[in-house]
Amino acid sequence: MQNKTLKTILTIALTVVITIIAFIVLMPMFGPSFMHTLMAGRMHNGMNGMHGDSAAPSGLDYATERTTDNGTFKVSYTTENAIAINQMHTWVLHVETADGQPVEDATVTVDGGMPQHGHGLPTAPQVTEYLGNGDYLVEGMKFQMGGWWEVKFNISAGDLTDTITFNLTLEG
Ligand SMILES: [Cu+2]
Repeated sequence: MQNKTLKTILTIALTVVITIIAFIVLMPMFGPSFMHTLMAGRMHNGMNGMHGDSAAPSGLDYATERTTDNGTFKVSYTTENAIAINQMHTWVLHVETADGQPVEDATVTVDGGMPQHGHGLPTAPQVTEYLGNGDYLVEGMKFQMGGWWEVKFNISAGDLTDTITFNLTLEG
């Protein structure tokens, strides 16, 4: 009778030990892929609760040359061919009047963000130099993740003020 109880206890103890060993041995093999998926989702969502892998809305205008919201200026920008995530870089913004004359010495402010994530730009980019011929140097541009970004410029020259929003999607 006592012997049987002892055997039962030993069997249970052995099973527990084997299970624990199996877990320790197998976890490094299956763990990382499982945990990574779990944690990646948590971390992304944790930023503001709105992050997700939602695709950008269809029908967005990705043109780099466009007319401002009220038709006051024609604006275009140039940047590096492939913008690297988390890399500080510069843009050159070109501003013309509606009839194609370069706009000199405008006051340009920069704003932007990811509408689907509810966050703005990680930096505060600024126009630091007027390059002539309607060209403005924008310094401090940075995007910290891939996806759909909006970059907004407010342009004031003399009595004229207008805004424009460029869309871009970054791989990342
Ligand atoms: Cu984001």
